[in-house]
This record gives sequence, C-alpha cells and structure tokens, in this order.
Amino acid sequence: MATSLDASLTPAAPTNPLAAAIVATLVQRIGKDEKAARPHDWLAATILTVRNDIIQRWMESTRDAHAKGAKRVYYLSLEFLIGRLLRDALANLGQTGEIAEALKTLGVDLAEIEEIEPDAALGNGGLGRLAACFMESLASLDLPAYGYGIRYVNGMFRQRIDDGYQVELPENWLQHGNPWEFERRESAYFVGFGGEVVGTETGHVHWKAGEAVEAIAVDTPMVGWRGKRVNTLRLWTARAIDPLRLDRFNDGDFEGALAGQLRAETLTRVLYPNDSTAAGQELRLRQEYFFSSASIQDIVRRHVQYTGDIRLLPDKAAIQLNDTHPAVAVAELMRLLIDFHDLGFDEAWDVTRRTFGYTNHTLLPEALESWPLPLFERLLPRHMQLVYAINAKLLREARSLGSDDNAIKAISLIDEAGERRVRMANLAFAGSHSVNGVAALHTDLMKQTVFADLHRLYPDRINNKTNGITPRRWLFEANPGLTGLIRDAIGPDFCNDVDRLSGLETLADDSAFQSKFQAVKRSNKVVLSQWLKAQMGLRIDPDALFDVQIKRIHEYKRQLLNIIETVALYDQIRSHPERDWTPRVKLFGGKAASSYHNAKMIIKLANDVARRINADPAIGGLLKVAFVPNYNVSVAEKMIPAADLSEQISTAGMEASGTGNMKFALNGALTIGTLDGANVEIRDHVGAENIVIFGLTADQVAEKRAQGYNPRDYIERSPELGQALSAIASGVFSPDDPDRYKGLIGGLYDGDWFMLCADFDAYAAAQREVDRRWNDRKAWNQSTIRNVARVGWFSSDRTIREYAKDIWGVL
Ligand code: B1N
Repeated sequence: MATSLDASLTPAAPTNPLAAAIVATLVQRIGKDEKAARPHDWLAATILTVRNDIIQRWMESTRDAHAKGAKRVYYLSLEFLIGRLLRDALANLGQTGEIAEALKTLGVDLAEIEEIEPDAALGNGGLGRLAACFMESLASLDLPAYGYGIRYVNGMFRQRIDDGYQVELPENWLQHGNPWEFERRESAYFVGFGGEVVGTETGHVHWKAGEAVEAIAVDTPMVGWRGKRVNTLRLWTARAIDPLRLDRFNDGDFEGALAGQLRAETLTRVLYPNDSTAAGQELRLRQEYFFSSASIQDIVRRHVQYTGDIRLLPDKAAIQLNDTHPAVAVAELMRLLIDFHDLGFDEAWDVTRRTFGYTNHTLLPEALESWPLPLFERLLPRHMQLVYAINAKLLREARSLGSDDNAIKAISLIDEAGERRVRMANLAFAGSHSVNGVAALHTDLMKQTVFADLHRLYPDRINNKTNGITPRRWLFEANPGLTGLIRDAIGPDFCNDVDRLSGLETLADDSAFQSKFQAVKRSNKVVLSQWLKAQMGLRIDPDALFDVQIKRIHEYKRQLLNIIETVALYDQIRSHPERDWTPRVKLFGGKAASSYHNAKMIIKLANDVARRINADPAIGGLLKVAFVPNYNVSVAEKMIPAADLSEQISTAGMEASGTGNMKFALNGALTIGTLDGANVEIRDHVGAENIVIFGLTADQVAEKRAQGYNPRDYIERSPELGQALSAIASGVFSPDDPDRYKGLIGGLYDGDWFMLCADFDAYAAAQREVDRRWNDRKAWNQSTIRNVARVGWFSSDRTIREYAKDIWGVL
C-alpha cells in the first residue's frame, strides 16, 4: 500500500469491512501488523477470518442433526486426501469474490496466498481422494456425517527428481501451523495394546492392556456447496498418557523420561506410502486399531449420550469401512457391546452387522490385508478371541447352508494355508450388511473371484457403487474458464445439479461454441505451459496435443506401456520425418512407493526417455516428453484442465475404478483406455464414438493367463514393439549405464504379468486413431464437448445418494 510515512506507522483502518476483519485477525491472532505480515501470515489471517463464518454454520449443522435425532453417517478411512482447503471453502461459501476484493485493498493477491497453502496430503491416491470427495458431497447433500481418520504429522512424501530418480522427502504440511483445525481435548479416549484377557468375578471378560495411549480428536470443518451444511472431519492424534516420566527425569534419564511420548507420537507420525499394496508391519496394525478404536468409542459414546439405548445403534449410525484398513472396528464394536454394554454375543453380532458397511477397492492379491495370527493375538488378545468366536458362528452357518470344505477354507476368517493369518476382508465382509465394489466391472469380478464363496453364502450382500468426483473442486474451482463458458451457454443451473450439463448436448455441433470451447482449453494449456516452464524449465507448445498420464506409478497402470509406445513413435518420426506427424506433449506424473523397485525404474526410464527425445533436433519439436515432479492434488488441479488426452490404460480387470478418468472427461479431454474399472461406464455414458478404447477385455486377460500367455509370441510379431524394447534394453536411453533397463524389460520377455506386449499393437493403433481425430479439430471438439455434457453422472453426489439410499438408510 502506498502510504505516507506517518500513515505507515499507524495504518489507517481499512474501509472495506472484510479487509478490516482480516487485518484485525492478523493483529490479534497472528500478532503481526500489515507492514510485518508475510504471505503465510496473510494466508492464516484470511483462513481464520473465513473460519469464523464457517464455525457458525458448523454449530448450526450439529444442532440441527441433534434436534432431528438424525441418523449419522460415519466414514472410517485411513486416508483423506483433501488437498488445499481455502479455495474450496471460499467457492462453496460463495465468498471468493468478496475475499479477493478485500485482500486487494490490502495489496494482497488471493490467488497468490491460495498457492502457498500446503496440501493436506493425508492419502496415497484414489482411495484417499475418494474419501475427500465423499466428505464434500455428504455436506453438499446436507447429510449429517463424520469422517474419521488419522492426523498424520507427515503425509504423503514430497517427491523430488534427482538425475531422473525419485527421491523421497518428508512432507511437513504442519510447519506453519494449521489454521483449519480444532483440537478437542475433551474428546479423548484410551486405546490399549497387548496385555492379557482375564475373567472377573461378575463373569465378565476384562482386557488388561499392557500399554495404552490417548487418542485426541482434531476436527476440521468440511464445507458443503453453498455452505448449506458443515460436517466434521475428525482426525486422531496420539499422546502418551504420562508424557513426562518425572521419576526418570529426576534420575537424570532425560531420554527415558520422554520415551513414552515418543512411542505414542510414532503412531500418528507417518502415512504408509503404499497404494494398492498391504503394508504388513506391526506399526500399521497399531495405526489401524488406534484410529478404529478411538472412532468406535466416540460413535458409541455419542449414541448412548443421545439415545441411552445401545441396541438402537443401527438406527442412528451407519459406519462405512473404507477398504479393510479399519476392519478391526468390527471386532472393536463387538468388544464394547459385549464387555461394556452387556449384550449377548448374538445380539451384539446383529447390532454390529446392521451398523457396518464395507467398501472394497482392489482385487490385487498383494493389497488384501491379512495379519499373522501371533502378531494379532499379541497386540489385540481380546479381539483375537472375538475373531475366533465370530469365525465359529460364520463357519457353522456356512456348513448348515451347504458350503463344502473348499468353500469353508475360503470363507474362514483365518487363512490356514502356511503361516496362519487373520483375513481382514473376510472379517469386514462377515461384519457388514453391505459389501460394495467401486465400479460395475469391479463388483462383478468381486463376486467371481475374492468373494466367490462368501457371495454364494450371502448372495444379497455385494452391491455396486460406482465412484464419483466432486464437480465443485474438479470443475468449478479447477477450471473457472470452462465453468464460465458453460454458465454463459446454458445458465447456472448445472452448478446445483451437474446432470444439467446435458444442456451442452445441442451445442456440441455449434461451431461458434466449439471455437470458444477450444479457446478455453488453449488458454488452460498456456497457463500449464507457463507453470511447467517456471517449475522445471520445460518449453512446450500449447498447440500440441497434451497427452497426460498422472496417477500412482504401478505396473498394472502400465505407464511402461505408454513409455514404450512413446519410444516406438520417436523411432517412427525419426525414420519418416516427411510424414504428417501430430505434435504431442507427453506428460507423466506420479509417485512410486518407496520400496517398489520396478515403479522407481519406470520413473527413471520416463526421465531418461524425456532427456533423449527432448534434446533430439531431428524430431523438430514434434514430440516432447516430461515427468512432472511431486504429483499431488494441487498439481492435478493444474494439469487436468489443460489435458487433451487422458491415459487410462491399466490391464483390464486390475483397476478397480479409477477416478482421474472421470476428472479428465469432465474437463474436456478424450480418453484413451482399456475396458477396465469405470472406463467401461464412461464409455457407456459418453458413447463409444467419443472415447478411444483398445486392448484385451478382462475376460480375455483371464482366459489368456489360464491358457499360458507367452509375451514372446507378440514381440516376434510386432517389429515396432521389438525395436522399442531392444532400444531400451540395450541402453539407447541410458548410455551412462547401458544395462539399467535389462531387468525391467527382461520382465516383459519372461512373463509380462500385465500383458503390455499383448496390448501393444492395439494401443499404438489407438494412438494413431487419436492423431486422426485430433486432425479433424471440429470433430474432436464435438467429441470432447459431448464428454463434458455426458459425464455429470460421475458426480460423487450421485454416488453418495446411492450409498445413502441403499446402504445407510439416510435418504
Ligand atoms: O481406490 C480407488 C480406485 O478408483 C482405484 O482404482 C483403486 O486402485 C484405489 C492399500 C489402496 N485400491 N486400493 C487402494 C490404497 C492404500 C493402501 O494402503 C490399498 N487404493 C485403491 C477409489 O476407489
């Protein structure tokens, strides 16, 4: 602000009342004045100011649910990948304009401070982001709901790319404090581990835990669309019960004095960075039990306080298990009902089953959680007894309904093959009245594979709930250009009901609209190009086709297929420079689990290929490749609106749903994909002519595997594939270490579990089909507009309405 010397000593109070409120917050809460304030101070002051309004609505929402005696939804998830919250809260409250205006009078740019808000990266990928979209939709649909999870001090690691290799750095999202959260000291629970189970004189069973920590609630408001309702995301943090052992301290043992605190804090320190893989370590089971126990205790306490009758729990509470990570909650609720509320076993089991629902997110065998029985028993001796008792009941029922020995083996909560293990998916299945998959194909495969025998036993339990995404974050906030264009074209009604996007249908043929649509996309591409230039010094042409694959790096997602095809294309361009090639920019992004060797090699390969291609003058800029570091929610918000092509190319049958696929289509990208996960339903909605589908179907993949698939047959028949593989394996892209990719490529010759070779030719042909469509830009625009007009169904509002009606009984 331009001020005189005097005025700068005591700044005049702003005339804009919101600006005055922000400045007052800055002074009173942050302890700085306008002159001293740094961007982080402005961010905190803005959040705290907006929060005042949110708190009002939050308390009203809580009072309203209480007054109505409403049934509440409890979403238990080890991950909530909520990302940044300021832009989302402002947009949902409809206050973006006023706040931007107020800040402007103070010389502060809202967009700039939004950009320094750290991502709350409390999740790995799709599963965690789905939980975040669900929280937003629950509030937007005015459903009383709580999310329960862990307040990790270090969320998903930050990824740096050093010489093409992934380097993991700790994520420190709390370093500037977190103005969104409220610690609730009054909501604290003891969570025990270990020890022994003893009988009491009254005939009760008592678990004498060997150690205990305190779980303390930290609440974050979840603001729904138009600020109608504000729900609570309750994340638990662990504290030692006796944080400082004064006896030890006085003896001079300073480390010992704090050891308990350190041990407790370790519980909620880090998010396990595995996506679609089970972690398997004791600390993970401790995390799972810690947050499940605290959440169930909290739910039961609230219920008893309101109704006084624990038997009514299923009428007042619907608890959804986000995968098996909170499955131990089934045994924990049984324990509370039997040991503390005096219910008999059968009655407790009935209450439990009517309360829980379980969502399965993957069929990958390496992701199915099971715990070695000795570990489970040592850590949770009372729960082990209950698991045995549940299992006895389950297997008795199965026998009586005619299950044979093989079926009994598959249904049992205990895996008896080899080292005995507790199967968490079977526990979650048995303990729930509903078990759902996340896309139609995935749900069918659940019935045929992992849960075949349980499904035969309980044929009504499995149901489908195809995933969705919140259009507020993924269209309105991420893509204001497209949102404005749509509003101008069809009016604002789609903001309340995204199904109204179908109003764009008639405009798909309108060449004036097509031009505007293309112009919005281009301007998003310019913005992304500038950002990539600033971030990584990358120069790309905004008129090229932006081909994007962003997601966790996993062999089944087949980034390697994309890279190999890129190498083949590079080869072709070099051999036939005279042909009319379509200029392309290939963008990759994603993190690899720290211990996943092949995934890390794929990152290195993408970088090696990028370096070579980008430096080759012979291809004259027709092809550019880049690996964008540290892919996260905020990066996704920048990349998706600028994408022309969405790569959804997993081996059919392996991607449970995918949700990135939905975000791209909603933002006007064309999908190139296999018939996997929700791609199948996306095709059904947008029409087969508005998506590029290729490759084996899930049935064909299964059939080929059964027949004995030999990748060499395909490599021999495809010179393009053979050449690309040889080039990579012989070190063309790694002259500094020619053998670097021998192992990675060797794996394709020997087995190729993910069937890259079988799908390669079809994929390459599909890419040339994409080129053809791109070159008829009118038809391309038509197709992408139709995508936007037809994917409203993939809103998480629709998904949540289905859960609410079919599973939770709250609509
Ligand atoms: O869940 C998403 C789906 O859209 C994806 O297809 C699916 O891969 C993803 C263990 C997982 N499945 N399983 C996990 C995450 C963390 C972990 O520790 C497994 N993530 C998915 C939403 O339905």
